[in-house]
Amino acid sequence: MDKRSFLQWVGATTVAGWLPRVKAKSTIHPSVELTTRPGKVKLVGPAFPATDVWGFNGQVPGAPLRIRHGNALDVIVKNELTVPTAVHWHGIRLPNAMDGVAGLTQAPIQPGDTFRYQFVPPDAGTFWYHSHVNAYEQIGRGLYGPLIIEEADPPTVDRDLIWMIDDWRLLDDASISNDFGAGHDRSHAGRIGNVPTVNGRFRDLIKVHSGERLRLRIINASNARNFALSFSDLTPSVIAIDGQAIRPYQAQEPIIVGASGRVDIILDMTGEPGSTSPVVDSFYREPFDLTRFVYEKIPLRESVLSERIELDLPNLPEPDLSNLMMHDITIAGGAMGGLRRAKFNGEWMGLREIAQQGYAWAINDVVGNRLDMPPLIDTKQGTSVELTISNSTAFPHPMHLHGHHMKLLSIDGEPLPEPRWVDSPLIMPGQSMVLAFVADNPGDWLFHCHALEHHAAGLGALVRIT
Ligand SMILES: [Cu+2]
Repeated sequence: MDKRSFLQWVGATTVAGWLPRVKAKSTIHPSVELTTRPGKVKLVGPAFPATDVWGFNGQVPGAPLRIRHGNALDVIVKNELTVPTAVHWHGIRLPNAMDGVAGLTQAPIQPGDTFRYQFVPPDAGTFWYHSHVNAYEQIGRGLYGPLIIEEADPPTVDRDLIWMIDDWRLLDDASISNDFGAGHDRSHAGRIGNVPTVNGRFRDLIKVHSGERLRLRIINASNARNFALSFSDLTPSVIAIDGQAIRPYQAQEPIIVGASGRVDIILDMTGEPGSTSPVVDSFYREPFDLTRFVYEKIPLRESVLSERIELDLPNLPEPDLSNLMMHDITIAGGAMGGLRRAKFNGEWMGLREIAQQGYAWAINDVVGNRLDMPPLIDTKQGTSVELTISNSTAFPHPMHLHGHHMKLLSIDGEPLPEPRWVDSPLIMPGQSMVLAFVADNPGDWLFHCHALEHHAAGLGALVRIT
């Protein structure tokens, strides 16, 4: 069943009204318990059975974790699944031992066991947490949730909403298709599904008021689907990317949210009372409505707010551009990629043999098939590192560096007028990006594609900082 047929089939059924209302006031808990366990979620509305998922506390998304900037996060994860797990705090610059990559930064949390994560997130912004064991299956079954570090001085909005967007591959009975890690997904675009959801709901309606100002924290939890979102006649102001504030700009083009990426926007709801307006994704060939705003009959106010929307700009260590350790990084492989051979476990091998082992991709001619492989980058703490990443494949890759944010300096040789911090830049086919960061966080860190099937098929490497 392709995406279109499912959308048409379910098109008439929508679920009104459900919206996670997140209080602007933070609640600080001494510690939070998150239990990974099976659950049932009504992903596709009342006409279909609930979907069996794996979720934090059985929910999808997991409960939003919100703390004030400067406070510690203290989470006890209890594993009630029948398989090992671990939790990664995506985009947080945290101590290596808290990074949640089983087999690299910690032992997996075995069924019945617990693990306590404690750290003080250094940056305010929009982040998320997710499983980092067999991620393509565990995230694909729903093991993720939002992590919000509140700014001391946030913009004034009427509602601060989290949109965790996801993409499910469901069968006709709304159950999850079990073909995780399928060969075609590994070597092509990753697991692209047929049911896109916002906060675990397919084609939900979002009730709004004319004149209302929303902050939307968009978090892409999909295995591999990237989004390009437009908001009909509304013009969003983008205020943060990958959790880090930028100088706000009005988006005239669709807003790209690559897999694992985050974008914070401010939306002034200027539609007529009683009207509806779709949020459309157009990243792939066939655009579709991700969700729809429905305006209540009564406006909230006659004209939109005029208060400032700027966030304080991030305070991250600035790379020393006059003294950079430079690395050229070439991503190769996949279907239609032209890769002939690469190093697999230290030996040169033909692509056919590599494919027989289930792998498809290489970084600088090395298939990243294990966590104990020699690092791609090995550097001393405090070094300013520049990465020139070239995507010589036929597919986009959201490349995630753990434990750091990188300053995106240029794309295809064009310097950005305002370089911005990213942790998961989406690099399009044929594109190259120059990024720089201070390797200030000691440890072995993953650098990998967040199209999760690509990572499982070798698109990953290690960055060692000593
Ligand atoms: Cu990829």
